[in-house]
This record gives sequence, C-alpha cells and structure tokens, in this order.
Amino acid sequence: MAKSKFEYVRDFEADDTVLPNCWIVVRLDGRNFHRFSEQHEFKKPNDDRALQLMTKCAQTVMQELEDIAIAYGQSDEYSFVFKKKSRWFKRRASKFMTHVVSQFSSSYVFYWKDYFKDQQLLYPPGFDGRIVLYPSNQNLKDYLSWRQADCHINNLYNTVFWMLVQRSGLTPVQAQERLRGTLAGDKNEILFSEFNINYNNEPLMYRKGTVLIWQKVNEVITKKIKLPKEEEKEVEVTRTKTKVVPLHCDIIGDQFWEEYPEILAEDR
Ligand code: DGT
Ligand code: MG
Ligand code: MG
Ligand code: MG
Ligand code: MG
Repeated sequence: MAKSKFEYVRDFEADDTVLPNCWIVVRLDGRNFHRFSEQHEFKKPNDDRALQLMTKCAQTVMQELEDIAIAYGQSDEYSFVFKKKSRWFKRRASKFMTHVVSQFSSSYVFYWKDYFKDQQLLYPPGFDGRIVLYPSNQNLKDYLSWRQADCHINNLYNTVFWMLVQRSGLTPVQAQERLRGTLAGDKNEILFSEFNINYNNEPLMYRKGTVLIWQKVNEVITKKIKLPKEEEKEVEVTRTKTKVVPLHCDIIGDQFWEEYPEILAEDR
C-alpha cells in the first residue's frame, strides 16, 4: 500500500534501543508515598500490608512480562532485572519502563483490597520509573547490594526513631536530634539498652527487603480420571511448575549467588 503523506511523522520518534549484552534494570518508586502512607494510615515504620501488596504487584509484573530474572523491593520501590540477552520489544527502553510501571500500578489498585481489608483506597497512587544498564555481573550485584544496604540503613534508623517517638514520647524533632551523628552501633545499642530490642531479631522482610526469583516447585493436584463404564476416580498427580518465589535473604554476600547460579547464567 502506498504511504500516506503523513507517514513522515514517524521519523520524529527517537530510537531508544538499549545497548546489547547489558542487564536492564527498571526501578519504580511510589510517588509522594510520604503523604500516601500517612493518608492510608500505614503502620510505622513498616506496614506488612503495604510491603506484601508491593510484592504481590512485583510478582504479577514478573509473571506477566517477559525475561525478568530477578527483582528486589523495599519500602515503596521495586527493581526488576531483565536478562542480558533479552530481545523483548527489540530492547526499547520506553517499552520496558512503561510496561513495568503500568502493570505494577494497575496491580496495586487491583489487589489493594486483598491486603488493606478495612482501609479504603482514597486516591489513585502513581509510580515513577527509571532504567539503568549494567554491563557486568559485578555491576549488577553491586546495584542490588546498594539497594539492600539502603534498606538496612533506613530500616535501622526508622526502627530507633519510631521507638523513641512511640515508646519514649520524644517529639519527631527530639528523636531526630537524639540520632544525629549516631553510627549503626549506637543505634543498635539504643534499641538494646532502652527498648530491649535485638535488631537482628527484627523481621527479615524489614531488614533485608524482598528478593523475587524463579523457582521450580512441586504442586500436588487432584485430577479426575475416567474409568470404563462411565466411572470416575480421583488421583493425585505431582506437577513441576516454575513460580515466582519471595525470599528475605542477604544478597550482598556471595552465598546467595552461589546458591542460585542460574540467575546470572549467560545463556538465559
Ligand atoms: P518521591 O518518591 O520522591 O515521590 O517521594 P516519597 O515521599 O515517596 O519518598 P521516598 O520514596 O524517598 O520514601 C518513601 C516514603 O514511603 C517514606 O516517606 C516512607 C513511606 N513508606 C514506605 N513504606 C512504608 C511503610 O511500610 N510504612 C510507613 N509508615 N511508611 C512507609
Ligand atoms: Mg524519591
Ligand atoms: Mg517514593
Ligand atoms: Mg522510595
Ligand atoms: Mg499497541
């Protein structure tokens, strides 16, 4: 068919194909969740409902979109790592970013009521997105380590901060003053001596965030089989399925990567 005289407008579209052989990371982050968490009465400093809803949305993203090898989330953010060799949407950056963020956002609204049973969603939340390429496995591991270290630093700070406010009755400004210039060891000490809390016993999900990986899991299902003479019988069958599984473990050390070498394997 002949081209219309309008076709030339296509040439104005920018080429945003990303470099081959790089890990493609899409990170999204809740827009103004400082306000959103206040308005929806999130528990401080960690709200299980909010964190689990984030993870549910991230699982949906991994299952619905192609080629995601691993994801990592904490607070109001999630990072999705697409395989180095992915050819999805001809590696166009805008396709990766917009599909991740829109699938995540619609899931957040769709699944809200399953997690926030008696808290209505008061207004439509939004998420920003960015895309970063990492050429080496070490770069990628360092990126994920950076996010997990951020989770740890913020969570330690927030845990002491809210103890000082909620238990010791300090004002937020006083608590901030009290913590100014303190190191991790000092914060651990305050938690232990003043609140009898061993930080290392705090829930792993709060301290480490959530890692999502693909794992083969065995599922036992009951199946009806037909027998001669119109008879039916129920039998148990084991099926192996690949599922997205959440873990709350350390990903900074080598152990995780040694345990799951397939995540970084070249031929995936
Ligand atoms: P942004 O990302 O620049 O649009 O602004 P914010 O306000 O989203 O800032 P950000 O992303 O740096 O910080 C995340 C906010 O979300 C922070 O104010 C704490 C809040 N938040 C995240 N998870 C929880 C939670 O489990 N409980 C509570 N109470 N707040 C949370
Ligand atoms: Mg921000
Ligand atoms: Mg945010
Ligand atoms: Mg954030
Ligand atoms: Mg279309």
